[in-house]
Amino acid sequence: MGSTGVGKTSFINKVTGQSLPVGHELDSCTKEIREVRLKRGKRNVVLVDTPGFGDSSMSDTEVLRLIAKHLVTSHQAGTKLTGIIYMHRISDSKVEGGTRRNFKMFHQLCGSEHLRQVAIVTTWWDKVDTKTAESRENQLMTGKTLFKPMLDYKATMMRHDGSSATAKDIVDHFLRLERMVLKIQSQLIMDKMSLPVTDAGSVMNTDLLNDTRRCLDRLEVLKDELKRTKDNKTRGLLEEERKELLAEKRALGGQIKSLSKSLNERSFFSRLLGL
Ligand SMILES: Nc1nc2c(ncn2[C@@H]2O[C@H](COP(=O)(O)OP(=O)(O)O)[C@@H](O)[C@H]2O)c(=O)[nH]1
Ligand SMILES: [Mg+2]
Repeated sequence: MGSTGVGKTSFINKVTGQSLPVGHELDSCTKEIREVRLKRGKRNVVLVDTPGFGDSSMSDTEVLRLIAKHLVTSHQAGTKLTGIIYMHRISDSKVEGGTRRNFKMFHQLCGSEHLRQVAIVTTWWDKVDTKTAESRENQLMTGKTLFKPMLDYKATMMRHDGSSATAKDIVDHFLRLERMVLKIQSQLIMDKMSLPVTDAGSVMNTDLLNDTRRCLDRLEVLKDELKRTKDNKTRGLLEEERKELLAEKRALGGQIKSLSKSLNERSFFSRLLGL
């Protein structure tokens, strides 16, 4: 898992020697969960590629729903996870708010019980000089808010330099570990919770509700300003902002609804195609 463009699909290609299509810039190529099977020694390994958060063509809510749905169906089919890789680009000089939110959500999705089985893998080491990258890695590991809470629960930090050797080493690290059930799986399956009230879903839901509140507050202020303003140019600008906010409010409403939809509900396209 990880943001779009960090190199999740490229990593799988390095391990398997296949060439699944990779993305360009902010456009991901991975729009669905994909399983890739391979053998490491005598062990059968399934790598699961996921669409990234922060994608230009899919909301983070949709990505979370897809991942949650996959975790439920694979668990029901008897497949247990041995590990999770969270990828992060070491070449990013700043960690944006969205990435922080998504990492927090990722932590809640795993729970704190099995974090030994989580590896935070940094990528894109070739795009930044080693000294800067190492100092950034150190900040990421020790800064209170980002990776440290997971590392404190024994998650591992690893580097992937883009070679197939490090990619394979990272996969082999997981072969020594036990299978596990993630927090989101036990909440969705055993506790029969709906996605927005799971720990991971509520991180997303709270964020969406806060954004909606901000939107509504600003719309109220604009309504007052529009009543008071006579100047046509200023009115035009206010109207423009109001239109943008209304569109944002609609989009947020759509995301809140989609988060609450049952995970078993078929998508519009599958209904249309009668699948
Ligand atoms: N320079 C550099 N480019 C990378 C690296 N990993 C991936 N890329 C490129 O980043 C783009 C997105 O990679 P992709 O594997 O699709 O990312 P995903 O969205 O996480 O699956 C592609 O053009 C890759 O070739 C890396 O370590 N270094
Ligand atoms: Mg991908």
